[in-house]
Amino acid sequence: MGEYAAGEGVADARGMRVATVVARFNEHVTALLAEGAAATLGEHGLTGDDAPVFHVPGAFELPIVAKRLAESGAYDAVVCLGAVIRGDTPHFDYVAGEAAAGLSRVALDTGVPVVFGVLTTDNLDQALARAGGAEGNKGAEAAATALETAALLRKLPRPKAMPC
Ligand code: INI
Repeated sequence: MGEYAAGEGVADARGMRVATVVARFNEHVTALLAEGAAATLGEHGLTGDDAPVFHVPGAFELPIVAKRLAESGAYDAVVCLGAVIRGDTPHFDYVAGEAAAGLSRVALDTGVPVVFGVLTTDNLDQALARAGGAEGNKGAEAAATALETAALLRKLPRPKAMPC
């Protein structure tokens, strides 16, 4: 069995709009993730108003903004990017845990794919390796995942209307 490559199932992203939300904390890392995401979306024809970028202070703030974007109905998917790097206190666990739980909840509550492109690493080197270094660019992978998931959801049956 071949290795899974995020986005390999994307057939057609025409007409899609995908928002990206980027945390400014550890900006030297998250800017690289955002570049990767924009490059992937651009390769699929999504630029400008079809691929707007929004910034939040830190990864903890990603879910609240992702929620508003997902609820707006204006986007087929929301890509969320951040870098949570372990320090000497348990703060890491709270920020990373709440970001993951919050983004997952937004996706399930709204039915809009919300992609977890948040690095959670022990140190800066590990983060940089995953932001365009030796381990690839997780922002690019997150964007590909968003496109693939949105394309699949387009093909699946719509939820049955709830009886009144
Ligand atoms: N936010 C991050 O995105 N990454 C981190 O590594 C980080 N650390 O380590 O503290 C971080 N903290 C800020 C947090 O996301 C919130 O912005 C802040 O707590 C205010 O709600």
